[in-house]
Amino acid sequence: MSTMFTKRREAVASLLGPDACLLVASNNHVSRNIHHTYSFRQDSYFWYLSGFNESDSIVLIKTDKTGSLSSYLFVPPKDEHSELWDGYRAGPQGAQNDYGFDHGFNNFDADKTIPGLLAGANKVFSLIGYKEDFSQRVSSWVKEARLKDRHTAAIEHLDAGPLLSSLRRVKSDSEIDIMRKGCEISAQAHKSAMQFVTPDMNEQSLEAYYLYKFAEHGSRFPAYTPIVAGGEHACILHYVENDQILKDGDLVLVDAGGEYQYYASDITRTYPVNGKFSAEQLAIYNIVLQAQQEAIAAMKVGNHIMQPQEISERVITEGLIDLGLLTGSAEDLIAEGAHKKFYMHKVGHWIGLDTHDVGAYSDGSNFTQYEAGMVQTIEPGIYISSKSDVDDKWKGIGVRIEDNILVTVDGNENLTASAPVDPEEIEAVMAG
Ligand SMILES: [Mn+2]
Repeated sequence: MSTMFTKRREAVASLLGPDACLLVASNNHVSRNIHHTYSFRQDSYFWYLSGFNESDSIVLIKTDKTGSLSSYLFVPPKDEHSELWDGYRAGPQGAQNDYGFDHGFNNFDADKTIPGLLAGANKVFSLIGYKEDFSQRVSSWVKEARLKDRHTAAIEHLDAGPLLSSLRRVKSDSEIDIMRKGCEISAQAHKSAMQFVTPDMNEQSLEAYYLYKFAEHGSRFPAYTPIVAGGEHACILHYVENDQILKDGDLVLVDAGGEYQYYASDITRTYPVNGKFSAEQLAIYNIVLQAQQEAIAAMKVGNHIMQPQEISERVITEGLIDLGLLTGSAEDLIAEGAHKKFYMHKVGHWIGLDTHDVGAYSDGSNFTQYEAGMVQTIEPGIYISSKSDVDDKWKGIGVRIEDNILVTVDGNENLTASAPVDPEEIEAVMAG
């Protein structure tokens, strides 16, 4: 495992160039209530560079004149008492032996050690504007380093964000292996949940079932707070109360994905609580499904990220015209964005260590072209709230279908395909 991270630090070092430093901080524990913290989750950038799962730590990568790299990890000190209560700490020696760092330090030595390491560098990179407290520490270290080294050129302080996020946007084979496994766990959970749900169940019971199925197969935590939205609740895009009764005759929209070995999955399925779609539900569902399938087909090398977006808008607009929910020519309606009344979000986002993963969607003038190794969600939807100005029979229907798609050299791979989307298949699974 540590070779994956060692290689990554080498890749980063070559982008930094000679005489440069990069500093990235870990996450810290966050209080939930007295004496109790939220479950610790490492910062994604920090994890990407270190594979180290402790709080209060700093990774420093330094290149010399020839561009060759030295790596430093500042970690919580070994402490018998703390380790008895809170668990094992690697300590500075473990940072070197087990995580492949050239140098391990106690974190309380950071303030006195880091300015000396920065002195002499031409460039210092950190994630500017990302973590306020750490940004201030970096600024003060850079200031101190400048004073130490007043005869050399001023140290430039630069944002590491573009550099690290462009690396993270393209997944390596080992990352793809992890994501494929994590996506499969979550897809299977959706499939099982279709068999588990019954009318009159509380949304939170269905949520708990997903969490159990994720954990059972190695995804102890969800990648984000699940949305389990019966009927009209599906029209509230970020509904997370999940505390209402699922009604016979309603659809349930579940947007839930587990986190597996730090990588997110993000799946939405919409299925009938009683196992059978009504005619109106099916009509809306099929438009969303067609939009999703056509958008997925456009996720390939040579295309850019707006192509699935435009396809999903066109299919949804045409479908809504056919049902009489929009009137006018498709061309005009698309131009004026009429679909936004029912489909008000984007078609998808990068996914990886973060559910909404880092990585630019354009270079400032052109939309990002797909490359093999990019992973994006494709998740069109149609939401018709009871406040909509439409025939009553459509009201309260909200549908989204979301998969995680890997761009490959010759097309794409749907990593979450095991969760059924075909309505007949969904009904068969639910009857089964
Ligand atoms: Mn998503």
